[in-house]
Amino acid sequence: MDLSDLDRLDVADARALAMTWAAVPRWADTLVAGRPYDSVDALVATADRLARSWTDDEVAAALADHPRIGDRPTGSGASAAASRTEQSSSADADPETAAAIREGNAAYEARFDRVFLVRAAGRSAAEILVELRRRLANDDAAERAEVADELRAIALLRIERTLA
Ligand code: 2AL
Repeated sequence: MDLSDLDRLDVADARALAMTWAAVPRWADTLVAGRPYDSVDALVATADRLARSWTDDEVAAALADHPRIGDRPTGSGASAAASRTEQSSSADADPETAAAIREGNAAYEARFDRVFLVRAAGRSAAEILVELRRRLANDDAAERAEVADELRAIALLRIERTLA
C-alpha cells in the first residue's frame, strides 16, 4: 500500500492498521487524525515525535503484542506477520545461542517482569544475545527508556515497510 491508500482508509481501518505498528491507542488515534501526510517521511517524523510522549503504561500494554525473541508467532494477523519478518534474521540461531536467548529471556522476565523487547530486524541471534545480556545489567529506569526506544524503532520500521 502507499500513502494515498492510507488516506482512503476510513478512520476505523486506519486506526486498526496503526495499532499493528504499535498498539498504543492514543498514538494510533492522533496519527490517523493527522492524515493526510505530505510524504512517508512526514508520517514517520510525526509518528516518531508522538511516540516520544508514550507513557510507561502505554509501552507496557503494547508489549503484549510482541512475542518473545525465539518464540516465532504463528498468528495470522498483521502484527504476527510483521514479527515473523522482523525475527527472520535471528531465526536460524545455532542451538547454543537459541538456548542462551531462552535463558536470557527468563532472567529478564524475572528481573523486569516484562518481555525483553528489541528491534530484531537486521540483527542476528548473536547480536540480540549481546543486547539481552547488556540490558540485563540496566537499572529499572534505564531499561524502561530502552524498551520505549525499541518499541518506537519497531513502529517506525513497520510504517516504512507498510508504505514502501
Ligand atoms: C520483537 C518482535 O516481535 N519484533 C521485533 O523487532 N522484536 N519481539 C521482541 N520480543 O523483541
